[in-house]
Amino acid sequence: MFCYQCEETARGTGCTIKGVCGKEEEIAAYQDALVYLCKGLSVRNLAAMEMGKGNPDAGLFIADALFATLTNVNFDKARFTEFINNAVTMRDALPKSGANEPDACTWKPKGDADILEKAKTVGILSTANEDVRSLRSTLLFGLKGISAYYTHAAVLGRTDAAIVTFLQKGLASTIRDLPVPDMIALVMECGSTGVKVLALLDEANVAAYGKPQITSVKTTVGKRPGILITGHDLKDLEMLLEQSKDTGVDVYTHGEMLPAHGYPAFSKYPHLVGNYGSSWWHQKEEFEQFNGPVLFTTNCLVPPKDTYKGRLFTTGLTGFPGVPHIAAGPGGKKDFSKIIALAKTCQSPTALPGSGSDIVTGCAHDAVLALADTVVGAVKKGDIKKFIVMAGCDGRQKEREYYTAFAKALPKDTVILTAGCAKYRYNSLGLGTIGGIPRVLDAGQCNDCYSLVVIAQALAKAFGVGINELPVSYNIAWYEQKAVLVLLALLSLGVKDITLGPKLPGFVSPAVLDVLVKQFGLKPNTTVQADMARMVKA
Ligand code: FSO
Ligand code: SF4
Repeated sequence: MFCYQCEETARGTGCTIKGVCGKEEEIAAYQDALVYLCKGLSVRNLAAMEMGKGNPDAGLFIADALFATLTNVNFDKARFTEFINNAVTMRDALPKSGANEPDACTWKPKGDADILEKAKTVGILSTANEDVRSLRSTLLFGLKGISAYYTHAAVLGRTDAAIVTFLQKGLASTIRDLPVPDMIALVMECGSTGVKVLALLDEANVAAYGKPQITSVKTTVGKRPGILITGHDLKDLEMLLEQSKDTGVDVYTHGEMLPAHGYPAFSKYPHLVGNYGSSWWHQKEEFEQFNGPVLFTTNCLVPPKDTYKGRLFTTGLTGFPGVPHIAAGPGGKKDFSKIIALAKTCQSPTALPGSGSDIVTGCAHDAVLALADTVVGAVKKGDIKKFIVMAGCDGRQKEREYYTAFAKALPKDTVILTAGCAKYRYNSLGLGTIGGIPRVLDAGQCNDCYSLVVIAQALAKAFGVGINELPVSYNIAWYEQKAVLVLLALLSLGVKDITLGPKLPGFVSPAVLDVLVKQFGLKPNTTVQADMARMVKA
């Protein structure tokens, strides 16, 4: 196997025996085969679309398939087998794209051994040239990010044919020999399509659940049994809350589900009692202590310990062998009655050490822009000297302590703008407020980085300057492919001088890094002191 799609990749270069994330070689092979088939399906469908004979369902199918291959989403061979079979069926129902079709358009897997053998020749290392491999990988991982966000929007009934057409165009391009400038242009188009998909999801969330409001979330535990819901899918939360009301069971959010408390449609449920635990990589300890069932709606799923595996459920694109999966029925409805029944037999959650203080969330664009006059006034008076965008992901490596130390060392006249699970490194530090404005403004999940862009654009307008002239610095933490897309989206908007850490991506070759440094001023993070001097005090 060879996988280098996430920040925790082995030695910073690639997982070759087993994933640091727990992905086994066999699953890596199934994922590589599925991505390959999606490339062939894209080639055929794009050609068919030109003749008016395309399959309009192929785009969402590919988005779902790619989402399943993201880091920490799905470890279940049975689910990948189903995806592979469906990809072949969908591809073969389309007319041929021409006389000399690429192998991805014609290969038919003949079972397990064939898939494992094929994966050796169609994965990342099948591109020999290091820079071409780097550009194709950057594009592929950005496309995986698009897929994840598109799937979330589609669950809420929002789709956009142009986004999934680009998804297929991008995938198809990775099996063509293209000049380097064309590949760079596709990477940038991936970023601008990323902005579109983030906006689509933002609209979908607000239309379905209302505008997030700045909200304090409890982290204490109650006496009733609880269900813990983690991941990013708000529709799953909606169905769970509706089905569990008046059952004597409480619902707690975990990880990236925390911002749900800011939406009026969720805060109205009295049995949505608080947030339990922190970011994804603490789950082994936290799920054990929770005592009740845990529902995984999306990444980041860590291979579970036996002590709580019997209380784990997956839904959506997540999966793990031996863990019950709750699939959607007609109209997308899901039946969570098994989870609720199990919860009733469980003890209430154990309070986690250090928990108990409220966490503020819901600082999305509408809520922050409602305070625009106060914010602009505080900047003009010099009460706020700098905004630091510290959005992105958390991860388990010790080096991420940098982000807590950086937040603690920030001068008191700075405000952190955040989104994604990176916030757990500093959202309980009690950094206080400036004139009533929280010093940690949590816009929400990683997809809500879009909110930060809207806020930055509104500030630029208010001050009559360009986005790079604002008193805003970017100190972004990445982990998986949604964060790759968010980075490309920021670059496509012309944001310069982003600091990226805790490590630069293993898939960025020296020559591609050179482009990122020269054109965009991208930098790796270094030490708190040096980065503070550069980002805040400069
Ligand atoms: Fe985190 Fe995981 Fe939201 Fe990611 S839970 S790391 S960018 O999947 O999705 O921020
Ligand atoms: Fe390794 Fe990350 Fe790939 Fe998992 S997702 S196999 S940790 S590079």
